[in-house]
Amino acid sequence: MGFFDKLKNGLAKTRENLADGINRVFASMGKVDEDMMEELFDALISADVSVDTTDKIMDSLRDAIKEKRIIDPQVAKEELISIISDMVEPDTQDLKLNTKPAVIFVIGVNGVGKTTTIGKMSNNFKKEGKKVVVAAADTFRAAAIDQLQVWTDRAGVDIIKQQEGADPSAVLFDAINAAKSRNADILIVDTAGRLHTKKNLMEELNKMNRVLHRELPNADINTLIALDATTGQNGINQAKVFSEGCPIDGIILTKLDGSAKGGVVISIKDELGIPVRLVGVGEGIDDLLKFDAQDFVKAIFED
Ligand SMILES: Nc1nc2c(ncn2[C@@H]2O[C@H](COP(=O)(O)OP(=O)(O)OP(=O)(O)O)[C@@H](O)[C@H]2O)c(=O)[nH]1
Ligand SMILES: [Mg+2]
Repeated sequence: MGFFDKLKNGLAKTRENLADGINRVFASMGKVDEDMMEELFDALISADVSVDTTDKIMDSLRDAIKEKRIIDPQVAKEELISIISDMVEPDTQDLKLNTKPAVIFVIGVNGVGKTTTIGKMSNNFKKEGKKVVVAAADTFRAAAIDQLQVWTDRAGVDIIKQQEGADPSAVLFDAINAAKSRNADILIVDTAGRLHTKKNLMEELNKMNRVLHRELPNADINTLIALDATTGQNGINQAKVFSEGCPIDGIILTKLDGSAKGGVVISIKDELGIPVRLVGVGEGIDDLLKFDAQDFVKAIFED
C-alpha cells in the first residue's frame, strides 16, 4: 500500500467523523449564512478540534466569506479546507538529524505507544542505511525492557539496557557512549510513562535531558512526545505537563487508525505551537508515517 493510501486508511474514522460532518453541512445548506456557520462549528467541535481553535477557524472563514463575497457553500468549503491546511502546516518538515549521533528522546504517558513507535522508527532508519542505537531508559518495569528488546531485534538495531530499577540516566549515559564508540547515526531513547509520582517522572526526564546536553553538547537532540490520538484533547494537556520536564520539539500522534478524533491535529499546532512530526496508523512495524500537513488534510477531505 502506498504512503497516501495508508494515511487515508488510518484516517478512516476521522474522515467519517470530521469530513462527513463538514460535507453534510455544506451539502445540506443552500446558502452561506449564520445557520451554516453554527452547524460547522458543531461539526468541528464534535471531531475534537478545540473550542479556541474552532473559534479561530470560524473567524478566518467569516473574514474570507466577506472579503471574497462567497455565496456558494462549495466555495466556502474549499476556503475552510485551505484555512485548516494553513493551520496544520509545520514550520519545518523534518527532524534535525545532522550530527553523529543525533538523538531522538521519546517521552509521553504510559500506554501511548512510545516503545512501539521506537521499534517502527528504528526499522525505518535501518532501512535508510543508518546505524541506530536504542537506549532502554524505561527501567520502571522489566517487561518494558523486554518489549523494547523484541522491537530492536525485529528492526535489527542495537539496544543498550540494564536491569529493572536501574537509574535511567545511567542507562542513557551508557547508551551515549555506545553510540559514540559504535559511530551510530541515531540514538533513540525510550523512557518511562509512569513513575511513582508525576513529580518523579518530570525530575527524571529533566535529569536525562541534562545528561544528553552535557554529554552531547553539539548534537541535534529531538525531544518528541507521543500522544494517543484516541484521547483527543487530553493529549494536549499531557503535552503541556511534559513540557515542564523538558522542552518538546515535536509530536508523535499514535493510534490514528483507531481514532475518530484525528481532528485534534488541527488544534495541536494551534494550541501548543509544536508540530506533529510522525503519525502511527497501526501496530505493525511499517505503520509509522512522516506527517505531511497537506497530505493529511487531503486524506481527510478528499472524496
Ligand atoms: N492501533 C494502534 N495501536 C498502537 C499504535 N501505536 C502503539 N499501539 C499500541 O498501543 C499499545 C501501547 O504501546 P506501547 O508502545 O507499549 O506504549 P508505551 O508508551 O511504550 O507505554 P509504557 O511503556 O507503558 O509507557 C500497544 O498495544 C501498541 O501495539 C498505533 O499507531 N496504532
Ligand atoms: Mg514503553
